[in-house]
Amino acid sequence: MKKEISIIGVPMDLGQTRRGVDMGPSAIRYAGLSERLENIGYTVRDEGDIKVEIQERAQSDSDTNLKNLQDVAEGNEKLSQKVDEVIQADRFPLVLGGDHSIAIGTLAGLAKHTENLGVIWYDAHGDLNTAETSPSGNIHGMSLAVSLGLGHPALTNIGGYSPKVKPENIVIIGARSLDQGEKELIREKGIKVYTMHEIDRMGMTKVMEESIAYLKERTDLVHLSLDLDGLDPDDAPGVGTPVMGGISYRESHLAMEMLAEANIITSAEFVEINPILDEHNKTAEVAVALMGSLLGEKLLYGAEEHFTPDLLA
Ligand code: 6HN
Ligand code: MN
Ligand code: MN
Ligand code: MN
Repeated sequence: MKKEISIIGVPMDLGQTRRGVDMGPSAIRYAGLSERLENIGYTVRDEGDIKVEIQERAQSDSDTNLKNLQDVAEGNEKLSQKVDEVIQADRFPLVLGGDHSIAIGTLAGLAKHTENLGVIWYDAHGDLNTAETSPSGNIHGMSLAVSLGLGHPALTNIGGYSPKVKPENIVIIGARSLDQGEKELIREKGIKVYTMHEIDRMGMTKVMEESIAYLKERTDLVHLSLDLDGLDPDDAPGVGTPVMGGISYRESHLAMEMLAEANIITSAEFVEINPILDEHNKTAEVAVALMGSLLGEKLLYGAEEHFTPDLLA
């Protein structure tokens, strides 16, 4: 793991219609992110926030059903440049959302650096809609499809190239709300998906073992795109599109710890935290705790000393 982390805030709420998700980056910072990462031993550099248009000023194009298309595209173009810059400087990009449309920009910045970018999409949803299949016109439900090269050119061409990711380099974990068109796309492209059914049946340990082995075999960089609605709404209530029956807090920690042990994650984003819908900043605190585990924080000893009982003496 790189020892220097760049935090990039993206106050984006234009990929959906509920207010408040633009405050996600502040809520996460307020939950103690920098200090937590410094305590693990990282040098943390907060890059501040990407400039994104506010919802009051955003304009919808009349020739498309995609909401706020132009402003979503502009924000993501800026984000892709920042992520690209951070990777070039050999730092670890940690992107704070904002709604999940920002994955378009993050992946555009990352995929410039490899032919085989792996993506773990930890989410209740597939975010695999196109303009044709979307029930809402909300771009946050399209970001993975866009990254596969499917969707409006104003989005697929961000960063100046397309596609960003290959279907066989994606693993979706936690899915339990997929639209008909998304299911068809998953089948057509052969995308690997662990729905809640597989998580219940196999257990998170096996799900993560398989996911890690799968990605190790075929990808070089691996990005974690974690939508807090992947977790159960009991554990992460501050999200705009909650779906009951989700991944638990403990299962999520286990998943993050296994990723840390495998040492495969080279960038991450945590999205969809909405402080207006939250309970006393709980969801932001959950996000920060999961970031800690992902980046190597241990409950007891450090990584090397983990099973060294004589330290107890
Ligand atoms: N998210 N599938 C629904 C839609 O409108 O396309 C919900 C998308 C939710 C997106 O949570 O990032
Ligand atoms: Mn999502
Ligand atoms: Mn979601
Ligand atoms: Mn519960």
